[in-house]
Amino acid sequence: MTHSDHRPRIWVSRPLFDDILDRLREHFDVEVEDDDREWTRQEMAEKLADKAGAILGVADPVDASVLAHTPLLRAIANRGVGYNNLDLAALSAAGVVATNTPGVLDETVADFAWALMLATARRVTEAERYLRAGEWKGMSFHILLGGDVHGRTLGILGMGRIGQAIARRAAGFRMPVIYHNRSRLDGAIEQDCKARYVDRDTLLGEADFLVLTVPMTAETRHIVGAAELARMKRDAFLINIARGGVVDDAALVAALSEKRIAGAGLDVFEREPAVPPAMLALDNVVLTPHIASASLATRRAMAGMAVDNLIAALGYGPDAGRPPNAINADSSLARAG
Ligand code: 8YV
Repeated sequence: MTHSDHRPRIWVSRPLFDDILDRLREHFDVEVEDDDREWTRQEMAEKLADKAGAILGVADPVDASVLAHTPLLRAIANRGVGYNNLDLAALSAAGVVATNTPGVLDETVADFAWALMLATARRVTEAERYLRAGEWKGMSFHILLGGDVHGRTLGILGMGRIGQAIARRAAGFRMPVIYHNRSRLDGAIEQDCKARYVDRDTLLGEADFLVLTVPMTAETRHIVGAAELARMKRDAFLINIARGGVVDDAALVAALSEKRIAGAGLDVFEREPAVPPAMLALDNVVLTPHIASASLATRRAMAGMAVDNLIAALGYGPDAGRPPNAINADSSLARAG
């Protein structure tokens, strides 16, 4: 393939809807990877060495060690709301604008949090494994008894847009909602979500379903570990649709094995795509491969948003120079050219 000398070059680190990428191709030479795979920092540096911009997945790392090899790089569009793969300070220092995709995935991720709550409490995946294994020999009154969801207390740690969307769904299940967040929400939002602010210990001690929706930061790493799990009720369920690192997986395996909590629904893990073997052996946990935002419509919306952000960040399209979802506003030293 030949490249025009004039068109900036873009790297798309994983496959993305081709018709949406066509919008990038109007302005840039686009190199798209065919495989969904993990990239090392060294590989990232090599791929980005001659690129002006990139669309990255939320596990593709960019820090100063990568940026040291990317003289032409001016913009990174993460196609996800989380951006713990990016060192924003290093990006700003290098004059590289970074963007994310907030908002479009809130309702889809909230749906999935409820899918995990229901599946975990009512043992849906365990029941299906039992049936498919041919173990179902007939009606039994004591079969696969689970916990109820309706009427129980929903506790949310991290009450941003996604936490709020999860809370709003609780009314139909007649569930009281409590939450904890770095800062308390406005009264109007609390009313809309019918959610009551509590301190962290009260949240841990009173929630029947503890749902984690905090971003991954230095402060939230292992925000749920052995001490926090010990505060939870024995019949409570932990749901994580945030990031693996916010839960101490080893402590969770211990709590689940010893039945110190009733179960867990996990879409994210500390060392994805690896899942602790001890966790795979447990029945009281529902495990999914980081798919909370994976509805077709939402993934298309996320891809479109990332593409629009990149086009704008590189100075094209209706928002030229003003990418709608910049996350390092202090990158005004953007590299010339
Ligand atoms: C991923 C996510 O983007 O938005 C996030 O922060 O973790 C997800 O929505 C998605 O899994 C695609 O990699």
